[in-house]
Amino acid sequence: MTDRNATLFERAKTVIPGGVNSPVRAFKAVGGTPRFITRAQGAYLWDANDQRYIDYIGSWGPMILGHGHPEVVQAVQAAIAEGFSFGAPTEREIELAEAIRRLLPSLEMVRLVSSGTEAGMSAIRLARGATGRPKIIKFEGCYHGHADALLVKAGSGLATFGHPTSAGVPPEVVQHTLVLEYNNIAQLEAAFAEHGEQIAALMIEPIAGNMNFVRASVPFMRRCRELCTEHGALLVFDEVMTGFRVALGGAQSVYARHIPGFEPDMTVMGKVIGGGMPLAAFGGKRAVMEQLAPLGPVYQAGTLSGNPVATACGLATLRLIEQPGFFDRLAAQTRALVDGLCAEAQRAGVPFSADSEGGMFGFFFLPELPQNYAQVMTSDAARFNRFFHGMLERGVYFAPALYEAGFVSAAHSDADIDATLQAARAVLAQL
Ligand code: KE4
Repeated sequence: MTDRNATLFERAKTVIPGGVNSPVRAFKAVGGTPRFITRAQGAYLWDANDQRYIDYIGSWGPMILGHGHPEVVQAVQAAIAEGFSFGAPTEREIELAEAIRRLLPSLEMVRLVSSGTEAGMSAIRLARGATGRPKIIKFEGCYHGHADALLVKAGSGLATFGHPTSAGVPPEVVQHTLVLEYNNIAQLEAAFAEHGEQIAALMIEPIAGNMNFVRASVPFMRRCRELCTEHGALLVFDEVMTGFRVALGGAQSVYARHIPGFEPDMTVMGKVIGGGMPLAAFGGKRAVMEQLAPLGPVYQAGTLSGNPVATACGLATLRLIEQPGFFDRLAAQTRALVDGLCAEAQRAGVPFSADSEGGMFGFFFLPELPQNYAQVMTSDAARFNRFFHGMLERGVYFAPALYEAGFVSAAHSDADIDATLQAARAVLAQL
């Protein structure tokens, strides 16, 4: 039987670079042939060979309700019937901004855009414009989209300026970006001591989903907040992945449980708030947000920003995840998966650790949960790749890279979790 995924991949590569429109989809890290998806429903994807998979990617986070939730489909169909895009304000954009503000009380104002990259890039420009300062701090292993200033790896020495991680980014573009080690309080304090008055913003993934799943420790997060306040820098939470995914109030509500009154100064959002449609956002206090055009001097714009079909999808999604008990059930299902995987790995004698918060999880072929990027990268990549393909062959689709997080949806049933753990038992026994 012909493998239609392989046929499609060969054809795609003749016209699309690498055959994909986003690199991680090409399976480069794990090898093999990417699955070309034809349709999705609930917790499942079907590929071009009509093979069904239990989906733990969920479009990298957005599909928290599962694919094709009837109420979301209905809302999108109703919106489409009224028009695709107007390039003019609509009431629904106000409704979505008000819903976001209600769920994230740290925000007073919100600007809607079309991708997490656009939101992160705009937040950085706004932070620099609002403070009049050039420097930003980010952390190794955190990804904030592909804006030039954020494609940077750690400099040679402590708190030295970054070097580009991508061709096409001139060194001068990243000269103001400091890259520090995640969870390293000493480095953080040294950077602020040396550059504090020059720092516009510290941007962080509060639970780092781009190095799989690494939590910022409470002491570390407390120092981020204190040092930003002390030096007049803005604490920017990149919640594109964690927002409305780890808790209804995002990761900031998780840290507020441990640090009384904790709030970031700005939040970057995406994924879940679009429900699978191109929609992202950034928000913060009024004094900062009103620096944005057309009111203030910081320019930012977008043809499809606040698109009426995308906002309908996002609003329907938020309304459904706000329902009582939604996150309790989702967190319990995700924890059942994670605990089950750990139990199966222990049974097989395979070094393994895993963690979850709400509907987001990560696992490592390491005996202990890593605390930073360097530790994540000591994972046994070959073993991960064998596990990934073993599970894929058994109809379970995890992220095709060891540095990516995983996602459970409200549509994942107990039977789906059990089937996943049965498959894991078979695969881990072979590792
Ligand atoms: P987008 O521009 O891809 O919508 O968002 C960029 C972004 C910003 N911030 C965080 C914390 C993110 O996780 C992302 C995007 N995440 C990746 C998954 N690691 C999207 C998948 C992909 O690149 O195809």
